[in-house]
Amino acid sequence: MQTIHWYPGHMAKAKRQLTDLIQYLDIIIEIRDARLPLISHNQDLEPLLKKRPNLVLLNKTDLADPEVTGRWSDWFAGKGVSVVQVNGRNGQGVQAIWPKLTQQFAGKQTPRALRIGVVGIPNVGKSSILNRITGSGSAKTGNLPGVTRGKQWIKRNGFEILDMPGLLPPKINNQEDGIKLALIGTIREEIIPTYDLALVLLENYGEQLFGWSKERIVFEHIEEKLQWYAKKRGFLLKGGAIDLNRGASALLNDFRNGQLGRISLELPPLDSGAESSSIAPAPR
Ligand SMILES: Nc1nc2c(ncn2[C@@H]2O[C@H](COP(=O)(O)OP(=O)(O)O)[C@@H](O)[C@H]2O)c(=O)[nH]1
Ligand SMILES: [Mg+2]
Repeated sequence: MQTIHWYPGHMAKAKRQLTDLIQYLDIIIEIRDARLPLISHNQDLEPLLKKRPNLVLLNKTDLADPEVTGRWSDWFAGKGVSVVQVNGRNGQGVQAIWPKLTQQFAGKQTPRALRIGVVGIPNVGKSSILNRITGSGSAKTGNLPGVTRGKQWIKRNGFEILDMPGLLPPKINNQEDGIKLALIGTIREEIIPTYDLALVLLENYGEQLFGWSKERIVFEHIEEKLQWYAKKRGFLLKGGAIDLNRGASALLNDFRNGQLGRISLELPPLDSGAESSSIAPAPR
């Protein structure tokens, strides 16, 4: 597979917008994917994000291995980073952010309510979480000066939340990170065709997902794995050949929806290095 080069123009724009946005914020809530807690973060933007206190939400916990997510929470706690495990789809865990925010920021006397913004790379659940945070019973306040007409601060529990998530450009450090970001749907077909991605998924996580060895299923070749899956799903073409393309899309869909089980794609580093160092390889 070729080296991944992916940085479309709208991501450069997103970075500029984020820089503009941050000046209005007192607190940043950064949403990351619980399956990729470091890879779904852009460490290049740390100098920018570090200008403000930070709360990290590990979202999509329903799709991640709960034991691994627990280890991640401990790992972040060990670095002094506040994290909350959440599920943007059903709202689980979201209420736990309020005591965290109050704990961390109460006592700071400011002439006005502290202002919070939600940021994250594409598809991590920014809009879902923002809706949960600002949910029912919240009062809208004035427009945000300067930045985006029509965007508002929403009062909630003594804080003001910006009713617009900030888009972090994803950072692709290497091929493996790029593949993992593609697997969770951060970067779409543009860079890795679905067919290739399905093969990578089966190659790296197939055993974990399907337990082939227990059933003594042996493959000679990677493509046989996709054939196995497509056949299992009954995807046949006219004439009886197996529809591998349909198998590939279905496999990725099922994986992304959690229908194949809860799988974490990144493990906490064992070292005590900086947050952005040493990324665990895909289990083989
Ligand atoms: N399974 C699962 N899906 C989620 C969760 N949070 C968000 N999603 C889904 O992920 C997709 C992207 O969410 P969205 O809020 O639009 O992300 P954004 O691009 O960061 O704003 C949508 O299909 C959501 O329904 C979650 O905790 N679990
Ligand atoms: Mg969104």
